Amino acid sequence: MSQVLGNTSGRERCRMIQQGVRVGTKRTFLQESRRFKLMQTALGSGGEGGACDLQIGRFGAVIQNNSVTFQRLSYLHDREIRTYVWQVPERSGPTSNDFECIPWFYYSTVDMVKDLNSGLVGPLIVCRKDTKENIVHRVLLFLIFDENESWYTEENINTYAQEPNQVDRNDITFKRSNRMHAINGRMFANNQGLVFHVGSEVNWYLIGIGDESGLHTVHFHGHSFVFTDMGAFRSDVYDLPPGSYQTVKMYPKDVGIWLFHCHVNVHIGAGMESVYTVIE
Ligand SMILES: [Cu+2]
Repeated sequence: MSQVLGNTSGRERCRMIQQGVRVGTKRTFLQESRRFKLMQTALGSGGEGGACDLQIGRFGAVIQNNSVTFQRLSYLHDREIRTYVWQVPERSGPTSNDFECIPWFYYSTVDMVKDLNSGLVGPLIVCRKDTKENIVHRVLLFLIFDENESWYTEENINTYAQEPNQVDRNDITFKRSNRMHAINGRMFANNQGLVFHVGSEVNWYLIGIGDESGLHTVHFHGHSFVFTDMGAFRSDVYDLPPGSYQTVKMYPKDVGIWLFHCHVNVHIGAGMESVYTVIE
């Protein structure tokens, strides 16, 4: 439960996602109300000791006391600092019709689109105080990172292109190649930390955000899940338009390596798929 994102591609996304996630993964109990607590959470891509764990990018996201401070240091003449303060009042917690934990989501609004596509995003999970310790919490962020809209675009071109001066920034194919169809910032089943035991109780926190192409249908192979919405429902696919969050609960019982993916065809082909593993 203290994982930070590693990286498999060496590209910018890892560093930035990690920074966003650092907020969500720190042990944070912000101004607890009597009934609720803010959970420390782990994103499903968490890998320990990854190459990017110690990297420090231009964004800082630091929790101090009950506030989170984002610092944007570059591409501006002056340092710009915005401070977000989250409190956890009763109205932020799950109702009696919810599961014991519900997801929220934070992101920078300094330059929302650019900051978002630079990875300054992450989950906040609010749980009832009597939430069972043995529940496994995993967040899945379905977001097509548009790295054309990242603060790191130029740095990436200069770092990874053989001839940066020859790169046509407006070439449609180039632009398309920079749209990363990711789950927790990773594509093509490179997520880690999604291993569960038979008989465990898993809360998946599904979070969708992005642009008009960010209409995701989260589909799990191997197991169904239940969710609440004016009653209890069972399914194996959940619709996730941008700006929506949901807890779905799964009880793994069959050993195997199981696929899960967005069910939109072009998103599958572009890498928005991964696996979770169930062991004895
Ligand atoms: Cu999708």
